[in-house]
Amino acid sequence: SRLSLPFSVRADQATNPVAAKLLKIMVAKQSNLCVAADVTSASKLIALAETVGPYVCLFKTHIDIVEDFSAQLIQQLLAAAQKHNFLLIEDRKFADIGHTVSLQYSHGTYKICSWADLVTVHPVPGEGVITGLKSAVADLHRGCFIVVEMSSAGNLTTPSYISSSMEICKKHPDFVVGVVCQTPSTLNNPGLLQLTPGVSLDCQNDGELGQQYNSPEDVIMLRGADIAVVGRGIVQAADPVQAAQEYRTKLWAAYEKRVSS
Ligand code: BMP
Repeated sequence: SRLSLPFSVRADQATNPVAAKLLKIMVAKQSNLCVAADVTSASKLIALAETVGPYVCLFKTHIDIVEDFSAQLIQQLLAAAQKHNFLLIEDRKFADIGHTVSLQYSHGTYKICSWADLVTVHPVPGEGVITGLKSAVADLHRGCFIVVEMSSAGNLTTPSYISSSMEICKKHPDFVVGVVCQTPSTLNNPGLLQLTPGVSLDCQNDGELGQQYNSPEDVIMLRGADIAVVGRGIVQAADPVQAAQEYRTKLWAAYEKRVSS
C-alpha cells in the first residue's frame, strides 16, 4: 500500500505535476514537514519563510490574516520558496459553488491562483467545487488537497462524509494531490498524499478552541500522514528554527521507520 512505499517511488506514480514536484522535494530535503505560518504581519511571514524554509517541504499560509498584505509580500514568498525549495499552500478551504470558488481563487485582493502551488478545499458543495477551481487555471500546474476530516473536537466529518469525499478525490486525479485527514485514508493511488494537521510535541489540545494534537510519531505511524502540519509548535516556540529542525528530524525518522517495517 501507499504507506509502505518510499516517496521516491511514489513520485513516479503521481498523476499531476504538483504532487510529483512535492514528492521530489520531500526526498531531496528529507522533509515531510509543513509549517503552518499563522502570523499576522508580512515581516513575520517572510522571516518564517526564510528561517524555517530550509527544513520544510511545504509552507502553509492563511493569507487573509496578514494585516499588511501587498503584492510585494507575494514576490518575497515566491523568492523564498524558490531559494529554499518548498511549495506554497494557501489554506483557503474553498467551500462554495463552482462559479463562486473560481472567482475567489483567481480574483480579489489575493489572486491565490497566481501564486499558490496548492490550496485546500472543503468537499461539502460536491464535485463542482473542484471543477470550479480547475476552470480558473489555464494549465494544471496547480493542485488542491481535499479536507475530508478535521482535527478539531466535535467536527462534523462523519465516516460516510469521509468516504463520499474520497470518491470526489478519485475523480479528479489531475488536480487533487491528496487529502487532509486524521485517520489512515483509503487513498488507493500512491501518487496522492495525506496531509495531517494537529501535531505537537508538547500539547494535547489548545483548550476551548477545539484543536486536538497528536505526536509526530503517531501521525506518521498510526494515522497515515505523509506530511505533517505544525503551526504553533514551531511558530510560537522560543526558537522556531530549532523547533523546525526537531519536528523535521522526528517526522522523517517516523517515515523511514514506516517504510522499512
Ligand atoms: P496549529 O499546529 O497551531 O494548531 O495549527 C494547525 C493548522 O492546521 C492551522 O493553520 C489550521 O488552520 C490547520 N488545520 C487544522 O488545524 N485542522 C484541520 O483539520 C485542518 C486544517 O487545515
